[in-house]
Amino acid sequence: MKDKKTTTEKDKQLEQYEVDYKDKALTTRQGLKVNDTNNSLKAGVRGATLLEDFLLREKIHNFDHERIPERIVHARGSAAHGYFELYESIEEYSKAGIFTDTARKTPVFVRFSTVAGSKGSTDLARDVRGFAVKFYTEEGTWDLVGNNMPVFFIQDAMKFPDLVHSVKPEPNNEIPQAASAHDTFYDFVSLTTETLHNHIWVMSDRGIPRSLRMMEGFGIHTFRLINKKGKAHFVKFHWKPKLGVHSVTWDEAVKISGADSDFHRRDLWDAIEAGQYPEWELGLQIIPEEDEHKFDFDLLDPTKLIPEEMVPVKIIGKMVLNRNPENFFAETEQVAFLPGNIVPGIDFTNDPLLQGRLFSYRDTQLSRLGSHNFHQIPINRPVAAVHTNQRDGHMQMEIPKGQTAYFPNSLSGGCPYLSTFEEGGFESYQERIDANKIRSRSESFSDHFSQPALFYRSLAPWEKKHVMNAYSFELGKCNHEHIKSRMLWLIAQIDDSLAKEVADNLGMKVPDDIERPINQAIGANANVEDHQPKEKKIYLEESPELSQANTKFDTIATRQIAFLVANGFNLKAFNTMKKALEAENAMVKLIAPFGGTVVCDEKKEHKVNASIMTTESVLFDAIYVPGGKKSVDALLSKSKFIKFINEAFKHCKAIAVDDEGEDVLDASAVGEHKDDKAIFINKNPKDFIKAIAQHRNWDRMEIAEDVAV
Ligand code: HDE
Repeated sequence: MKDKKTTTEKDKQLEQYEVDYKDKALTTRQGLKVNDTNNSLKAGVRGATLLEDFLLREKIHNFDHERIPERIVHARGSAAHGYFELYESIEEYSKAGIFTDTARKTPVFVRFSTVAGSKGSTDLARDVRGFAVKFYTEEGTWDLVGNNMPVFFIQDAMKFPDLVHSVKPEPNNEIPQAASAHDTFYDFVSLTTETLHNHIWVMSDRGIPRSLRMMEGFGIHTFRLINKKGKAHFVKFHWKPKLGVHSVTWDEAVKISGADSDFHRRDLWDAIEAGQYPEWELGLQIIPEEDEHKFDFDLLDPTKLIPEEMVPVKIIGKMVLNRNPENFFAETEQVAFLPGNIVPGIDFTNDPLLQGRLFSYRDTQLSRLGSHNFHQIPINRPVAAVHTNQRDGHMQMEIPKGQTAYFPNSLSGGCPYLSTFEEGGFESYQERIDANKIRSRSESFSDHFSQPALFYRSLAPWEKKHVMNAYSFELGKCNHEHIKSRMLWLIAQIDDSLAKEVADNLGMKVPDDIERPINQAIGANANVEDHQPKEKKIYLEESPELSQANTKFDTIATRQIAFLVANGFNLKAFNTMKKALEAENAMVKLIAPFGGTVVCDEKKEHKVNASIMTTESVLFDAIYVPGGKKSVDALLSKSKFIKFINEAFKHCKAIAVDDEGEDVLDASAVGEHKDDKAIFINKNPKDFIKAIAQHRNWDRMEIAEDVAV
């Protein structure tokens, strides 16, 4: 669906490449009209196929080459178009047009992804989510290729292949798919203590988002902003979702993977089709260069975040995603993000992870897309004009005119010509460097424990419980005792009682110490003493911003509400509830014992969205059961409706019923807990709405865990 009001320069550019097949004759790739695409050319109807059959050859040839290599990481992704708008100029920090011109609507293309799984793997894997934004700015394309967590597993690009090889399916049997819960990953993690911080984020609810629209995004690395005088500031980029940050429980994640493994992809697509455009605000943490060394951690270390309580996030603009791609392959699959794509006003730092990424992404596109001319694929084309002397090679799509393709030249009047800094020419920030060439790691990167502990301390009790369950699940899937034991010791560096609880679940003891495998983790050249993980420090007791308990709870927009109905349901109560929910932009779905239509007590027909046979409780945020004896009796006669309620209760969701609807609660696990604060019997829809906006009633967690479904 296109929103014409918000059509951007990029939309207009892409439209030139769109091909509409409506009312068109089928042709070959040469434009020849085709009269039979079902039968090959044969010597007699029962004879051999003829080599002459160019129609068959073209069709099969194309088919044979329809797949390109999937991304080595972030293979599973979903994307959308939109725009970015600036609230106020920040010219004192950056000269980038996107950060100074409030009149602009900069087109964006955003791709979200999981990291470890293959292209067809489940959306609900416990994993980091990619959050890659391509800004098509007037001064060139800027890619902010981030994640939904503010830190990364490792500190140096050199370790990336090791990390990825460890988390990917094991090389002998290609098991498990899209899962970190296996020996090789924990072997690596437990030997590489710097991973501990990102790892606890993955173990937290952040690893299983409710929706791609309900995740934060982070640039992770410290970047630089450069103003027009050439003065630099350090910066960290944050995306804050308007819908708040919310997650599902692990039990739901596992079940959603079976019920709808495209859950996140569908959710993003449907929200945009429904005109419920997801929005994020862009926030900056800006640090003067003079303050580079004032923190208890190194700004260049990508395993560290800057607590928002220490450097507040300044909100400067918003991003809206308002258009689904026209074609998955052409756009979502072929989009190529490069952290090296920057524009004047933004620059890199020496973060050793970022530095490695500057090489990797351009390189990987070659094997994925097959030609270094990938920037000419429509989705990758800048909206800024391109005039380059880098031209020849596979799949050149343009016809560059003239006699020269070099600089300097006099034959083309010196064109394309160079631009000065003032004219918008990119100049790298002139950082002063005076150092020895050395293959090592800065000692200031050696604190691996303070921040995972800060994160854990900042979580609400229910979040801590989820972390404990996640560690127990993941390590429970490992087979090697020595790996689990090393992990328990590491977890104890975060919190003793957390490690003890996990150990109890594993039937193990937390070891007092382990042989610290430092020279494996850091490298034999490093000074081992310098690189011992340091004792954890407490430089901040808690950082409330890290907890999802402090996110937004002010909307139920796009929440999926299941109405359980059968013939004879009470229309009056149904309508009151439906109207109230839809007024808040929630999505009401009718679930009945069968497909087609149901008839209410006023003999009107209502379209059923899904029969109970084809859907599951885990796909909804809340449940409502209207009264009407006949309807409720029909629901009670199918045990799956009771399972539906039990699961919603187990997952701490809000449930509302009217009149006879209460009988359904009585037949379920809710029967004994009708005083629960998110259970509503004949109550005003407003109360139900408030509870849905709260996302879950975590106070119920202890009871809910024992509900068998
Ligand atoms: Fe990536 N990463 N990465 N990564 N990454 C890729 O590039 C790599 C890192 C991220 O939707 C690949 O085009 C190295 C951090 C996202 O298309 C590859 C290192 C962060 C995406 C690659 C990192 C990311 C990728 C695979 C360590 C968050 C998906 C396909 C030095 C700040 C982009 C591709 C999309 C994709 C390499 C670390 C985020 C192989 C070597 C840190 C969101 O080039």
